[in-house]
Amino acid sequence: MTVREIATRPYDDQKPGTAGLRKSVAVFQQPHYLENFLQSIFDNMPQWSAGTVVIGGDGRYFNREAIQTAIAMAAANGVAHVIVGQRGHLSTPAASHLIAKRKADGGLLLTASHNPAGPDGDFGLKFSMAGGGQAPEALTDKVYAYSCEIAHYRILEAGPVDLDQLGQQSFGGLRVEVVDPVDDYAELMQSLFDFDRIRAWLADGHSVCFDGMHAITGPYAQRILVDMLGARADSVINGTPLEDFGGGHPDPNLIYARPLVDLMMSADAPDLAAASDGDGDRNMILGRGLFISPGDSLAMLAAHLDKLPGYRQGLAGVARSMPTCRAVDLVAAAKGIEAHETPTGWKFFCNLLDAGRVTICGEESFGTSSMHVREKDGVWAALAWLNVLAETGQSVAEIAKAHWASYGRHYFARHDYEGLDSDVAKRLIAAVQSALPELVGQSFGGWTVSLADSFAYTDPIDGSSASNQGLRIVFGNAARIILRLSGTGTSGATLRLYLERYEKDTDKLAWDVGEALAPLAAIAEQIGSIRSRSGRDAPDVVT
Ligand code: VG1
Ligand code: CO
Repeated sequence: MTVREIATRPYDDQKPGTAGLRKSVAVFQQPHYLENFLQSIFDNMPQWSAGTVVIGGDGRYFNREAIQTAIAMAAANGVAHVIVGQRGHLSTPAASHLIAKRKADGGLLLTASHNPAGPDGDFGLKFSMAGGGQAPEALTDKVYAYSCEIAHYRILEAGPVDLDQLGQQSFGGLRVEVVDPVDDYAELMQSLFDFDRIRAWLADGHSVCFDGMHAITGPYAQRILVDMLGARADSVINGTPLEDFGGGHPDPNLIYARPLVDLMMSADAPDLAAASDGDGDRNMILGRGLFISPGDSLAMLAAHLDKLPGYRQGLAGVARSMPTCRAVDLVAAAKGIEAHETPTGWKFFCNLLDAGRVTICGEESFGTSSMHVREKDGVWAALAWLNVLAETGQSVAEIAKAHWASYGRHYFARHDYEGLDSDVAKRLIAAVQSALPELVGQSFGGWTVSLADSFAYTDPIDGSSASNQGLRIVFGNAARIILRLSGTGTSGATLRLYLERYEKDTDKLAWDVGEALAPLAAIAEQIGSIRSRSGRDAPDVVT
């Protein structure tokens, strides 16, 4: 087996976004494209030399080939030990856990998350640090700069690794260890939650439905819910991971998980339903007849978490991304603990988690997780809800109503305008940004602007800062309008408009979300002229 040094030419578009590098499969299949990016990572991660790297992906089209390439390049770049999920599968939270548990020096996660898969779909790659958190921006910027200059990459010329065979193989000087993707993760979940109580609750006639959306979480849900907790065999739907995710869009929200939503609005609804995304880090939670918005789910879990075994010592603090509704802040205030507001993207939570400052964190984009890993975690959120239901004996609706009665309710929605021309989107943001200074003090429909700025963040642990993280127009505690551009798309630009309205009077807690937010949407239009500037009559997706 020989290590070959291959001459290559740089691509100029390998800049990672909110969570890794995402491109269409066709882009990744260009000659040396994947190799260039991988070599740029290896050369900026000297700690991987002679170290251990965890590798796995969400099973989408091109996953197996990409993993073979990653292993062959790890061997050529002096990595001593690679831990890889069987069949190349690892959910993002399971990979994060393995990195921490096995004290690996980092990881390569082959995924484009919730983006559609297949030959015409997307592919992606995120890389993680020791501890299991995604690479910080300063490092991804270095990797990008390197990729713009790259001239060679190194690869071991050898036959493929057998990804199906569990156990150790040697590959040149590299030790390759193929592990069951679910084992360690299932053990971790068992250490956090009261499996006996959940099992008894299910045996008592309660039911759950988990939608794997034909992506990575099916085997995790099958093992934990059905095999370990005794849920009915039909509790996991779309549970077989497919290379094209069954042709669907594995994004667990009201639009793309519509069949699950319809089930929960029907007479056959189980007590709890949950869905996850392509790589298993997102979650959607539904009760019978009721959708729990991600911001509410974060707040409600924060309120109840200390009843669950892994969290009985209480919460150190909470964190949410800036556009996420402020419901969890009220729980933190009631508990007298810290509440942090970070930019969009899970990597911004990692320092807070490492420092023990926060126990639970979440994003409005269907992301929730805790200090148990350094990624968001879809299956964890479903199990946390199950445990809360089993522990309190209440239904999802009872938990939600009691929560709103004591804290008030944050109505929230996100409007996405997809596939905009990048220049059009940038001009729109620039125009709104330049109007911000005059907004403060102005009133719109009874709400007065208390703050209007471009969100900037300084990390309280390492002092690093991030600016231009979204425009926010804040109406005291009553409402917020936020605008930002997506950093995960693979074509054109996506404008995200986030609307939040807070009500605490008892007769205002059961409104229709769309109706509650309609006046704010009108104000956003008045301030931002989104329709005329984007040339669109309405958003493409409302979640
Ligand atoms: C989106 C979400 C963000 C999330 C990111 C990665 O980013 O808004 O909250 O962390 O996706 O999620 P953006 O820049 O497109 O708004 V995942 O599940 O795709 O890794
Ligand atoms: Co994801």
